Amino acid sequence: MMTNQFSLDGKVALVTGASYGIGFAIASAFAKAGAGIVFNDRSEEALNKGLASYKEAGIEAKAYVCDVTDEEQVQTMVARIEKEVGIIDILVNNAGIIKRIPMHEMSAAEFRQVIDIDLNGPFIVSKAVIPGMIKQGHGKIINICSMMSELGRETVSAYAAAKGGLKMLTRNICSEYGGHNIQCNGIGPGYIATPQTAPLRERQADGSRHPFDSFIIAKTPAARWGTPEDLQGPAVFLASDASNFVNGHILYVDGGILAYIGKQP
Ligand code: NAP
Ligand code: GCO
Repeated sequence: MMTNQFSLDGKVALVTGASYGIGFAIASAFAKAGAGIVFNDRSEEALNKGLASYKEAGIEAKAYVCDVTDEEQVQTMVARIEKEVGIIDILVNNAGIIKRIPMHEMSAAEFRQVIDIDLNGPFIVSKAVIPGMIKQGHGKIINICSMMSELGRETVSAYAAAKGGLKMLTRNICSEYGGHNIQCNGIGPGYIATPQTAPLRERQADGSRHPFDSFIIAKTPAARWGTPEDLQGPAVFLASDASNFVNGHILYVDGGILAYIGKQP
């Protein structure tokens, strides 16, 4: 009988920064596929809001306050998860920020903060989780990359540098740990309607679309912004046995942006 290769039954999944947004959507899909959900956020407040949202969705998640840039907090969190829940089978490095500032106006501290959360964070959390995956003989790591893993644009220098680095960190984890049956892949979302992109979609004073909103619609063959739910199927695929021979791949879920020159104005 063909087992359900997409099942996550009995798996423990840690999704970082998953109180809301893309992380929440991915964790919710994992739960529906059978996984036990663990997530972290930087504050008790965010955690409690997230726990309430999961409960409302019928999901009993566990949550820990943890800043992904703090190696001691991360090591402590992972040790607690392994003791209280079990070895982590699936890690999604989702937590991330963006700062939209012209590079010549961006301070080194602002640049470093984005790199710290968006690139150092995934390194720190992956480093903490990999020993358990090696011990149990399997693991899935999914890094949430971006269009900016491939493309640049004005004002997002730090974010693009981080997400470009995250693409290569994904390939290096694949290279270094593939022999331990650990698959490390990336998901590169296109432009997704979440709090992070809300400023790019704000209606203008006259009620018209934000210019960037119109720009993205013209650049996307699907002629729409993505939703966090658009990422659920690809994430379950990369977290499941269905992708056991997929490694070091960045799966772009962008409605076709990277393939398209853009609609003629
Ligand atoms: P979001 O709505 O801003 O959510 C980001 C989450 O990460 C929040 O829960 C935030 O918690 C958490 N976080 C931030 N810094 C953290 C830290 N140091 N430690 C722990 N948690 C931290 O963002 P999103 O749109 O869902 O994006 C999620 C991921 O997808 C990010 O990596 C982003 O770069 C990537 N992405 C987004 C898009 C898009 O169009 N939205 C497209 C491509 C890639 P707080 O509440 O504490 O801030
Ligand atoms: C921006 C957006 C993008 C998206 C995403 C696209 O300011 O250009 O925030 O960076 O967040 O990363 O894939």
